[in-house]
Amino acid sequence: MAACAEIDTGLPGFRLWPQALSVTAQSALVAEVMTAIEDAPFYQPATPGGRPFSVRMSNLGPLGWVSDRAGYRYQATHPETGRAWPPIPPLLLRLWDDLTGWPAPPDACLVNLYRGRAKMGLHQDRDEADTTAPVLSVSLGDTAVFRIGPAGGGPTRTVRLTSGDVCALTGPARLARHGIDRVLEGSSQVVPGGGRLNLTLRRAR
Ligand code: MD3
Ligand code: FE
Repeated sequence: MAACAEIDTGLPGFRLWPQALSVTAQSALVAEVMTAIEDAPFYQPATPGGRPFSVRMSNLGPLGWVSDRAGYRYQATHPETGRAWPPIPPLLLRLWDDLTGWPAPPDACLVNLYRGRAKMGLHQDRDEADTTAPVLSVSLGDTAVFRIGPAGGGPTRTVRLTSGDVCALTGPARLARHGIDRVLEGSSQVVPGGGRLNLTLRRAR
């Protein structure tokens, strides 16, 4: 991947590369992910308390993040089809290598689809066995108002994540509280049918 500039976010461990992917690369990645997802359709998960997420989800890779009455976990199969998740596209594996330098590849890629008023409440990502491994997130399509604050609570700030932006969460930011306040509908044409696609690469095990 072409060299790209990292900006200072002011939050230690929160690294942001605005426009890391060209529009051409964004469209190619969206097409690749949508094709892979044909074999693992988006579904609407529910919280352990039974509340449906407004975000639709699927996964790529050996493991996928799922949520239902039994709780949050990683599993090898789609909860509705029972089939294995499709593989993570090579472009994403390269991006992980280039930007994180982590010695092992990601074993999970959560695919979040935001349409309409979909949002995601403040939470921490701690379902992974080793939370010292980074998380890498790729934003595609409509701009998101992303909120992030310290792990232990305290003031949060918002950052706009636009199509082609990539961010890595390492060190002190790895357990930061974060969420998506809202998505600016119609702000991008990159996702066919509209909306925002977020790809989150992780080490689950
Ligand atoms: C900060 N997804 O799937 S991506 C999630 O845009 C999630 O769909 C959001 O939060 C989305 O868990 C945010 C950016 C992101 C991803 C992982 C993080 C930020 C993070 C992990 C730790 C801290
Ligand atoms: Fe998260």
